[in-house]
Amino acid sequence: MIQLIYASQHQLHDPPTEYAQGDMMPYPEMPARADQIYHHLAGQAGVEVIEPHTPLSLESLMAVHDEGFVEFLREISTNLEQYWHSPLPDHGYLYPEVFPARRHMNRLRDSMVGQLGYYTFDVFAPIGKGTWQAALYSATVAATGAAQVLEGQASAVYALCRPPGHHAGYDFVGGYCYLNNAALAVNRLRELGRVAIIDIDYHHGNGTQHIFWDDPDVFTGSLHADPTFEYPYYSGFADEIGGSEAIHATHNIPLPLGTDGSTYRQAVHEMIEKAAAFEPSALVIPVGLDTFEDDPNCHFGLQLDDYVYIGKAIAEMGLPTLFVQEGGYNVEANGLLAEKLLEGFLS
Ligand code: SP5
Ligand code: ZN
Repeated sequence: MIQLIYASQHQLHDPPTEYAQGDMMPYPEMPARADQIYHHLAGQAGVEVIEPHTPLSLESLMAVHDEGFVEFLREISTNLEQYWHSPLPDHGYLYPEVFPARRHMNRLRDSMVGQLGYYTFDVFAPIGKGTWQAALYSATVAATGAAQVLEGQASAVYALCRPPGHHAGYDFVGGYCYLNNAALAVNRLRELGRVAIIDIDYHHGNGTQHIFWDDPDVFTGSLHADPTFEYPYYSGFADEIGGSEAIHATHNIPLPLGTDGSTYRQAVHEMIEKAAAFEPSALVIPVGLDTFEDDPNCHFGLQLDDYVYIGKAIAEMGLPTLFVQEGGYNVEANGLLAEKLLEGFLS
């Protein structure tokens, strides 16, 4: 049986546009992404849907995030009108505009606009009045997934998180991400022992790496498009191997733009070998479906059978495993890609 964890609160977060080289484009991280996967999987035999009703406490969020950061996110989102200094735009989202280069401009200011830039690293994570609830429930979906893995009744557990989380760090949002769902799940699974993360999103999981950088008990692996050419540009290089307390607990495999299934499969094996050598007791897989050949925003060439292959390779590690939804912008394909991954995992 597959347990699919889903919370409809994700629909409360629906920014209108994204800034793309001077143009405003429709925001690709849209509610239909998660709902398409939900409708595709929920109707299938052997799939049980679990909808969490009680959100995580602020305290549990602070196990992986900075206290001031969590409070900022909740405050700004739930009291948007009250804090904004001029009339809110009709679409209702605040887009950060000015970012302190922290080497020189490093004072956390009291004003909401001062905090907005401080706690943000790019222009891709606008905040509206539903953002906090959506992000909180997304984090709760991941934590519920981890609890289900601990319970051990299901043969696969898939946390259908939205908004995604792997670009959100200890104290920053960015890249469509607000709270780091996978990191919160890892934190629950730690009661089993060491935990390994293998992030298969097209983009480097820079937020997750930031959170576990100095943690010797969490292996943080990520395969992704080479940041020399691709977002997030400033992290995800092969020489990033963890902080002084956790050397080799971080492992990055940057891959060229245009990477196809056969190169990707080899990289998956290399990553699994590194993760297995860490002797973890549980596995968290941040799943980006944006590696698909027909993803509108990304440049890898994976096909349906590659997802089956990856799922199977992950299953061969023989560990309690949680899948956590990250990216994937071909809305029509998302459900089938997730299905293929699970098919391989269960085969
Ligand atoms: C979770 C995740 O996959 N986040 C990715 C965030 C990266 N977004 C970078 C967007 C760059 C500009 N987009 C142009 C779209 C043109 N179709
Ligand atoms: Zn991505």
